[in-house]
Amino acid sequence: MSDLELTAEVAWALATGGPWPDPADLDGDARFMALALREGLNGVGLASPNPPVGCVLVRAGLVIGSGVHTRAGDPHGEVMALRDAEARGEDPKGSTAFVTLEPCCHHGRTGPCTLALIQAGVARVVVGVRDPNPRVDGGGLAILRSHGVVVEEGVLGEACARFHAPFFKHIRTGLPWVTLKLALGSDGSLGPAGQTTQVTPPEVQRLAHALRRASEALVVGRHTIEVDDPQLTDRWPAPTAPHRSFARVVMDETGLVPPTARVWAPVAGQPVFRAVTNEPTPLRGVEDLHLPPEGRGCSLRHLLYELAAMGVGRVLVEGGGTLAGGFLSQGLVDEFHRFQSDLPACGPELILPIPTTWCLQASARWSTGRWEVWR
Ligand code: AOF
Ligand code: ZN
Repeated sequence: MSDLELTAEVAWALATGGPWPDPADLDGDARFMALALREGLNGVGLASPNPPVGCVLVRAGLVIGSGVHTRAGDPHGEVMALRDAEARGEDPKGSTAFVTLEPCCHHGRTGPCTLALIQAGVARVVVGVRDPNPRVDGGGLAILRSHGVVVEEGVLGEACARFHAPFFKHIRTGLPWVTLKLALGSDGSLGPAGQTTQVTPPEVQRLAHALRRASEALVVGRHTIEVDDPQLTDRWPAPTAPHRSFARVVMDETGLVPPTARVWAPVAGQPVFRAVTNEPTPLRGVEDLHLPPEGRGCSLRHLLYELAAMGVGRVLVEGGGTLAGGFLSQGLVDEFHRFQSDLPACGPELILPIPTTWCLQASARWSTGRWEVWR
């Protein structure tokens, strides 16, 4: 457990699966791996379904190049770092590469990073965690070693595995990573039914927006739209890459949300979708996602596969209570951010169906002006 002030930097770290090791607290290989992780943070929300691998090249204790993978189809983190070294007029020959994930050894949309590192004369490669992609899975390390490159594995391994957990889940199951965010009052309530309630302090709203920026899709239930009339946009103040897409998804199975709702208004780079189970009247500028009905709503697992097919690697679910309950009871939640205020929300207590297969990754609570995180 840690106790943190919620600055923009901390909010971004928490939204990307942190807190992350601080290079200033470390020395040796761990310090440079912490820097590689820091590079990797710049690719979150951009690289999916690929992992946002961070890489730094180091010679004689100095960073001579750094890079991150920010878009599927673009060069990987290692190649970006090699290019950065070249742009700085540095020769990577004899240097050490610190990489958050095992370098790839296959021809995918881009060539193998192992080859790029070998050809550049990199002498040592320090890896955070192995790539479970069956086309790599230890093969990258073996190829490097067979070319005489010294390979170290597992440096800040736990942090790197946590950082790449969304990619690991996607490669193993085909499903995106699901983060649930709920803002509750001190009474464990979301507020009175049908009424807007604001119990979350503004500095905690910062984390809410960091969570949106770290995700490629946001899902909310119909009631949230009817009660709050939100835009559901990503408004995190840092600039982002032009290719970023943030899908806003409203679960409106039978098409009851009126065309005047603010969420339907078009926003560049933030397409809006309506998840439906029948054929409601089409809305201009809104794409319908047709899903099989399930219970009183639609198949949430199916929704996740649809989103994965669009290249979404991280999904944020913001409620309300029924939708959160649906995701939780089906064991579809990987990470839970619980914003617990110290003010009551004055509604019924929300009983969350936490299943036995619960795979809670993080739980955070706002109280007494500090942010606490358990892992
Ligand atoms: C690395 N460095 O920065 C990334 C890696 O289609 P491609 O060529 O982009 O390959 C995608 C796969 O490569 C991906 O599934 C994962 O196994 C690995 N990602 N590897 O060496 C990187 N992003
Ligand atoms: Zn690669």
